[in-house]
Amino acid sequence: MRTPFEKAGYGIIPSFLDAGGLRVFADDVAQALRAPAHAGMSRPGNDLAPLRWDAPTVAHILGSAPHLAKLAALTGARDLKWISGYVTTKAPRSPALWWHQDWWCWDHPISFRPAAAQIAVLCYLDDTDARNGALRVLPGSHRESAAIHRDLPEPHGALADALPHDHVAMSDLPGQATLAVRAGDAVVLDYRLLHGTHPNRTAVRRDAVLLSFVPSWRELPEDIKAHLTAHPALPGTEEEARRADAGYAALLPRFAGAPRSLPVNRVAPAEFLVHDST
Ligand SMILES: O=C(O)CCC(=O)C(=O)O
Repeated sequence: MRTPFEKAGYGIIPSFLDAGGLRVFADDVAQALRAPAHAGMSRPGNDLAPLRWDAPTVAHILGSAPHLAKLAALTGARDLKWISGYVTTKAPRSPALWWHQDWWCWDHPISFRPAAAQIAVLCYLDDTDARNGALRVLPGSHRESAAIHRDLPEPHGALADALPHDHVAMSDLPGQATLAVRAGDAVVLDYRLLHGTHPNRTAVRRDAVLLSFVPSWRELPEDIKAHLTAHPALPGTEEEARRADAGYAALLPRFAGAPRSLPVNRVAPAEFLVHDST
């Protein structure tokens, strides 16, 4: 029996952050946005700023058993590990973010297994709906291709940056769900799920933090572990002592072999179907 998260590819955790948590996140977002912008992390409709393993937001979630339990309950995680984090904002009066998915290794057989290899947890700092940049998602598109798959550009390429506003990747789709949330709610996505955002039609910036996790690290193939373990958000060897002191070291992945990059392919096949038995 598939769980609702496995079937739809997403779920919402209401009130994931309480008032104290929201303050930690708001301070961290302000700090990240004061730093010089990172090249290549802004695109029309979305600006990203990276967060590392020792950022207060990351420490807040990884040091909290109730937060981790909620994530595990929704996703069925058996060996949750944190991989990366980003502040993700939508500027006032900014366009839709085009339909895309975040999975980066479509040439690997793990892409076609039922379980999510990686998940995104989007924590919202503002009440968010279709007027100020809420997510729109295509339920089930992590497991079966949809007609739009064949029309989508490489998610981080120059073609995507230059999409005309009337391109199908910028528009509402039949069957989509708009995920309206309250400040403090979290949306959890299978990395393969097609998603984008509505435009932000308001005069106020919309703020969120995206944390990525592997739900079941020990079950990942070695080559995927070798690639993820080299993520710059994770502690390097020179940070070993601070990592050990962090109190949440068990939530940061460990890999016995040498880090090794895999070829990145962010383009899902035009047609695919994930079978329950794979
Ligand atoms: O900020 C958002 O609402 C969406 C960001 C997003 O889709 C992404 O970073 O992949």
